Amino acid sequence: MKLLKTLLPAMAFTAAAMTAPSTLAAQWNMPTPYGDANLPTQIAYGFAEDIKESTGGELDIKVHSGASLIKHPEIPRAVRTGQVQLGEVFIGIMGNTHPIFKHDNIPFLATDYEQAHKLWEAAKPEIEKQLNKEGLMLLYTVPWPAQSLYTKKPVNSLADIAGTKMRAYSPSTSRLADLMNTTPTTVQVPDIPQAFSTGIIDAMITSPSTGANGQAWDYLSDFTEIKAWIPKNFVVVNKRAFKRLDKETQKAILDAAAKAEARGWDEVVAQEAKDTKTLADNGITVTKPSEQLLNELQAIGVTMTEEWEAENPQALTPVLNAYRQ
Ligand code: PCA
Repeated sequence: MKLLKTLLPAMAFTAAAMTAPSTLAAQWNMPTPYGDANLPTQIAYGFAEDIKESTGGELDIKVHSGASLIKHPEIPRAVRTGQVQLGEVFIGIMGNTHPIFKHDNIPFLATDYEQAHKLWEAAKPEIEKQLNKEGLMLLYTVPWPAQSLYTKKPVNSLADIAGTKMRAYSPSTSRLADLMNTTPTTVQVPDIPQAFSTGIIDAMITSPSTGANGQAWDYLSDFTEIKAWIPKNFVVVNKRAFKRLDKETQKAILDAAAKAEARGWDEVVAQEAKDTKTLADNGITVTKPSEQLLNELQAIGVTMTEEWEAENPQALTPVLNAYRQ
């Protein structure tokens, strides 16, 4: 017992020293939520590769894709607590942390890449402020292709899907499902095929990429291009871990981040076209929305923008004003 008492503090000390990030030849862990077929994951690999190269191997970032190391909803906390040094997150899932994160999932606020980029520039200062409070620093963002409607039958108006079960992937998309008179059900990407085939969900709104990667043609028939919003992932780093690095390594990270961000906005356009074609090639009916459906959804977008702004006008009204300027 006496031996244990003297040994334990020493062991605890050694364990702490072992996990403290070193400034030399460090290996960092980077969990990401989505699988390797996704553009954000490909960009994460390129980002890690660039840093390894420009630091001559001094900083080796290991990308753990597909939520293999940390479950998606746990990634922000894992980076905040220093369990991992950096990680990728779908911005919208942080909607309950602070309403600024909901800028990412508001229907019909920004529907093309130019608008989405402008909205991002408008939201970024408040995003960085909130991340800073959590001990996090923003490195880069990657947009998803525009989000459209997947169903098991043609949809010409909201009445056609009223009462069905709609997949949700964030607080905002749950609210959207309510306003569409559907029932929101949270389902993670890998579980989508089974959720459709077992009747847990009847419909979803996501990118052509997520439909194509999940072989949506096996369990649904229609893709209506409502292009309602363009959400993003971001990559955040633990601020203390970053500050411990020497200036040169910090610069290597920031340079690689700027390159990753530019690549995302550039490549998403072709990715959207390619994945939409894959859906059509595999027999899914790809259509433009009817005027009625679009009008109904746009009205919901107005409601959601108003509700969102009312959550915290002090923080959000300046963001909306900057975006609409
Ligand atoms: N795919 C992810 C996030 C947005 C997207 O296009 C998903 O469906 O969860």
